[in-house]
This record gives sequence, C-alpha cells and structure tokens, in this order.
Amino acid sequence: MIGPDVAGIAEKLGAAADSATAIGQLAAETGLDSDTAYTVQAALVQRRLDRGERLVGLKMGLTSRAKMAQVGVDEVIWGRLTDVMRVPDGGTVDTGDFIHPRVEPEVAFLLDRLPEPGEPVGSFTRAVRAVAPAIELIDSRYANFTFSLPDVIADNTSAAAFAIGPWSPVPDGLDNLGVLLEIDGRVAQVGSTAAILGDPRRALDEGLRLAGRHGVRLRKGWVFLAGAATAAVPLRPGAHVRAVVEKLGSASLKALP
Ligand code: OOG
Ligand code: MG
Repeated sequence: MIGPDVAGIAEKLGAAADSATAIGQLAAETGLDSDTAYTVQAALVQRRLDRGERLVGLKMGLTSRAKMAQVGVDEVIWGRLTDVMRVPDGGTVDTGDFIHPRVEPEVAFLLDRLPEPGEPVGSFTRAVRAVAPAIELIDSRYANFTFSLPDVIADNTSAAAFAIGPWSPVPDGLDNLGVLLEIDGRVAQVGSTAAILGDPRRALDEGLRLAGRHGVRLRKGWVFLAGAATAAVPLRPGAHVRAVVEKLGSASLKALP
C-alpha cells in the first residue's frame, strides 16, 4: 500500500499558514496516523528552515485536562518552535497574519545540560537554567479549530507565535503556582501550574521521551514551553494580553487594532 503523501500534506499545511486560510482536516482522508504525522510536522517545519528560519525550541501540547477538553484530543503532543515565531515580550502581533488566533498562558524553560537520549532528566536544575512566564499564540490551520490527534500533530501542534517574560532562576517549587490570563486587564482564565501534568517539570520528561522517539534531541539554549495550564482564549484585534505566573511575573503581547 502507498502511504500518505507526507510532502503534499506538509505543503498544504504550510500554504494554509502562509496565506492565513483555513483548510479541511486531512488525516482521515489520507490515512495519516500519529507517527507519520510527526514526519509531516518535520517536513512542514523544514519548509520554514529552508527559507532561513532557525529551530529555537520545543513546545508541549495538551499537557493539561483544560486543554484536552477544549480541543477534544486527550494525548500529550509536541511541536517545534522557530525564531520567527518569537515575539518580544510586550510586542505586537497582527491578527490578520493568522486564521483564528488564540492565546494561552504557558511556563517556559530555558534548557541547559540535558541527559543523553533514553536517560531520565534526573536533576531538573541542571537541565533547566531558568524559567519564565510565557504566552503562546496558537492558530490551528484547520477550519473551526477542529482536528483529530494526527491532524494537530501534522500541523505542528497549532504553533504560531510565542512571547516569553523575564527569566528567573528555577524556584524551589513549580508545581502549584497560580496562573492568570488577562485580556485588556480583565481575568479571562485562572489556573495553576499543577494542571500541567501535576507539575510542569514532568512536561520536560515527556518532551524528552516523546521527541526522542522521533530522533529529536533537545538542545542547550533552546526554549521549552511546558503546555498551557488553562484553555486558550480567542485573540481579537486591539487586545492586550498578559499571562501571570505566581513567583515568576508576567509576559505580555498586544494585537494591532
Ligand atoms: C493544540 C496545541 C496545544 C497546549 O499548550 O496545550 C497547546 C491546540 O490546542 O490547538 O499548545
Ligand atoms: Mg500551548
């Protein structure tokens, strides 16, 4: 049997992102499974690298029940981040560059000395140099923000942009910090870092394990997004967004009017 057309699916997803135009889901009709979807994701991100973007990190997705429930997919997934997706803290995005952008509060890790493939993280404070509050802007390339597990994996887990607040040394506990997402100064979502796999540090173990299965090694100096603690909220033109994580401070971005 001939498998799914990996290059063709990656091209469709890439063109959808470039033109900010939604497409229909592809996995069911092409017989795409999750493993092959990661191959599509690699090809989709390679398309960005071919035009000069640089890999700067990894993101986890669906590490909280709130996120799983919002999109109806209940497996932890991971995606790739490039330099062009990074927005300066307090910076501006244009909602017109996206299809139906949503924002969500995240915790970011700055990676340091990572274990060899197959080894557990062991010392978190050796593997992670600093932590920061962050905002992820996700933008599914599928119509109505609706997808199956292989669809969202192929679509680089809806990755579109991210902003990172000030880095701090790793605090003693990361497992029960309050998380807020504010839009125009009003609280839109409330949560706790405990929602992220019980402790966001676990997201790193999962990232190493799951990415390792596909031969991807995390690098010193990379950013790692542990996954949102709350559901995501639509980003409207003109909105001011702030994500606050207790003890870590806040990250912000605004959307052009
Ligand atoms: C998939 C990406 C999920 C997270 O933090 O859980 C994600 C989506 O919700 O479209 O980034
Ligand atoms: Mg996210």
